Amino acid sequence: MSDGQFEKSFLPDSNHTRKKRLKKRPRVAVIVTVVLVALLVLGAVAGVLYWYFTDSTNADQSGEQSGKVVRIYSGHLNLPNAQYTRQLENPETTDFKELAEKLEQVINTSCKNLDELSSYFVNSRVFDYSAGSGLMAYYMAQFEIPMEHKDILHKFSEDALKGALRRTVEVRRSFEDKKLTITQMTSSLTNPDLVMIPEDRTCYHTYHAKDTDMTFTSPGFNKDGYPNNIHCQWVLRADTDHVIYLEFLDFNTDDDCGNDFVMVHDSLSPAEDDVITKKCGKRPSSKHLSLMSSGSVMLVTLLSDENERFKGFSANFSQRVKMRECGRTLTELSGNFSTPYYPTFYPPNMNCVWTIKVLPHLKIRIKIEMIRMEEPGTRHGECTKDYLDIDGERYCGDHPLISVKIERPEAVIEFHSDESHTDKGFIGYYKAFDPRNPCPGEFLCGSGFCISTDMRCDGWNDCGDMSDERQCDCERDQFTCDNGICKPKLWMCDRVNDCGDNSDEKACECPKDHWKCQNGMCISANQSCDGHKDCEDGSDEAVCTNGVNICTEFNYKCGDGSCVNKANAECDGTKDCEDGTDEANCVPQCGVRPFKQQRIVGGTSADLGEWPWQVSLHYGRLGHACGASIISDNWLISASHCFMDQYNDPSKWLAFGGMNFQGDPLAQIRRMKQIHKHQRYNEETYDYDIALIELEAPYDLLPKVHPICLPDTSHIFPTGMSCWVTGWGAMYEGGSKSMSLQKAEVKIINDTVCSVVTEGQVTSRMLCSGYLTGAIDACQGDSGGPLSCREENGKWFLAGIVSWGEGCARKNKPGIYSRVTKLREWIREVTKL
Ligand code: 4AZ
Repeated sequence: MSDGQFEKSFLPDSNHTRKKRLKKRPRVAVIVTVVLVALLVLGAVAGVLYWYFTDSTNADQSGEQSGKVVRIYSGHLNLPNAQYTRQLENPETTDFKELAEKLEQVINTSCKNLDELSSYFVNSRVFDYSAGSGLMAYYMAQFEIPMEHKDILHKFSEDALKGALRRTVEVRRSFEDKKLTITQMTSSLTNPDLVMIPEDRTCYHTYHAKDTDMTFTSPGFNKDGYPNNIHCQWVLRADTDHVIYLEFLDFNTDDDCGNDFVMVHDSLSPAEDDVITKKCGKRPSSKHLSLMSSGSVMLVTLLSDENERFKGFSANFSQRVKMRECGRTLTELSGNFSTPYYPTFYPPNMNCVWTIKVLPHLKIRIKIEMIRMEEPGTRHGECTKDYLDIDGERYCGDHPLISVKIERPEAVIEFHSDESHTDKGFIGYYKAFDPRNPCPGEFLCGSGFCISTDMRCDGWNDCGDMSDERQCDCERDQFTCDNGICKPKLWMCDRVNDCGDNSDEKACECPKDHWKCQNGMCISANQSCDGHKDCEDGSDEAVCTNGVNICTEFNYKCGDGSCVNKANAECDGTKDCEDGTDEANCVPQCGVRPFKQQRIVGGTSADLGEWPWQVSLHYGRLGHACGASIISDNWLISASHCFMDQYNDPSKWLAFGGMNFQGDPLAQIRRMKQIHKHQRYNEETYDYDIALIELEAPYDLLPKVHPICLPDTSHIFPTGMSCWVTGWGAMYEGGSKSMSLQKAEVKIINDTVCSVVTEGQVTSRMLCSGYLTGAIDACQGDSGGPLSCREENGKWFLAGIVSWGEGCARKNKPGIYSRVTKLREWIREVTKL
């Protein structure tokens, strides 16, 4: 987690943040009640009034005068000599308040001893208790840093606060009353939106789990869904030495996790260090989310924003006897081991050790089919949090199949989970084998694993080390790579190294003294640029420097009717036509990235300003629905299929330019004046899937909002060329939309191959791009967005518009794009560009 994740800046002009912040303030009536009650409890008055006074005043100030950053830390204190009583569950009781006040004094003293940070301290609150080796008290401490002191932020750390608390506790220990001995304390950065002090408890429930299931639901679950702008908490407690099992039966919340999500903590404080998981979106009923706590408490939080309403969730919970230890010695010839409670999410704070010990003449194979241990904020390959250790080799994050051969009759497997973020974990299998006959009746992989003989030579890497795909007799529709692997013939000459040794791409070169046409055909070298069209597609005359005036479909035709014998002559910054029309017909400065000088499936997050022509089209309350590209200050290009039926109404759409993150307040938002769908768009075949959108008001063309160049009809995007697809679409087939703009590099695929893999479904208005091996592709929600290709002169051209595909990132199913060169004339007719 980055240090600044929960900084909340209250800037003068941000209505949104201000609204959200004010939402958390108690209403006047609540303040009055609090003050009245507080008056009865001497000593608490000053603290409570100070809390509200400072906070509400600052909320106003932040709105109108000065910005500030709020930092909240929360955690728990352990009081081994104190007793937990049911009285402490009710903040109105004297027991609750008296103890809270004493503990708040300790925390306040600590925070005031934080040297240069102390002046930013506002107040602390103890807001709940639970049983647990004596008593656990849950607290939060708030700091506010004016924007002009922002430089001090890096000095705030969890360790600084923990250190100060420890020092205060040590000083106090000599004279305090024994009941208040504090032994353990935690402190972790906390999202201010998650903190709920007793006075905020309008949607708050506390339950004690039993051995049998109990149920709770989010508000409005069986009616019109949970309301907007709510913050609800469910506190779940169990008997000592028990843990809590929670299972969401129904789960339907916003896809956008920004301000609308369910969070589960392994504590009663909503600290980042104690998060078990954060979830949003919908879950199919076949895929219940189930979780375990590590101790006897669990906190479930639901936050919603001002957008659409969702059904919410229903959940069952019960208590289970705490697992004292996990792991054991395994001596059978085969067996399995798994994370505790698999496939329920494993609990935090676990350590399991399995020792496999078999007869001395045997060796061991271990296979883990899938590991799910993703922890936000950990760097790839750095297993510092949750991990699985197999004989000294550590695994963490998400992994597909892992197979390991142990050359000894003994292996040690260790699983560790830290205090936060849990996941499904894994189930592993082991088998002892005799090295003299390791795979009776099966195929022995190089990795030492056995697989069914059917899996050999099927084109898939079943062994994990490709050994099942070597030395194969290839089938008729396959060819043999130099390294002995068989690959589908279709994958030859697609400029992707499928064999691993590039042999599938080598045989595609034309013999010496020959010239290769765009469609792969070879002609004699002296036939190119001889004034005759020898390649079927005329590409032999497209790139000629001898000045012969040949006009093929690959030559730019100037205004005066002459042709330029140079590839992609238009808008390249060089005047090639005598009349200058090759440069004059371009949108000025198109295709450059002024800002950047130097769940797309399988993509990565884009940098700010990297794709300045990318637009997010929002429909009504649905939010992002399609992508589009800026081609001039008042024209966008997108896909026709985005605007069918009720989506045809321009007044329901908004076009967000200059945006990287959904919700970026700096985006330029425009209404649509008119949507021009191609008159020949075919809903069945997706032919002519292009639409032009005229904006009600032009964009201010700034470095982050900038048009892409339209390619001329003669423009060539050769097979194998690397282009980029960008969008906020699903991260995997059936997945949810991405919050941040994703980019993925894809390759232009040969038209013949494209036609074969789509079983003839592509027309000349379509092009294929991606990988026949799958894994990287556009997906739902990317539609209408650009396929951007960079020419050698540094300019970006719109080669395609995301249109369709069979699923996403599937093998042999590349993405299909509308081919802009074939639709260029229509674009000119409609836009005059
Ligand atoms: C879609 O539904 C979609 N794999 C877009 C692109 C692709 C598939 C689906 C290509 O918007």
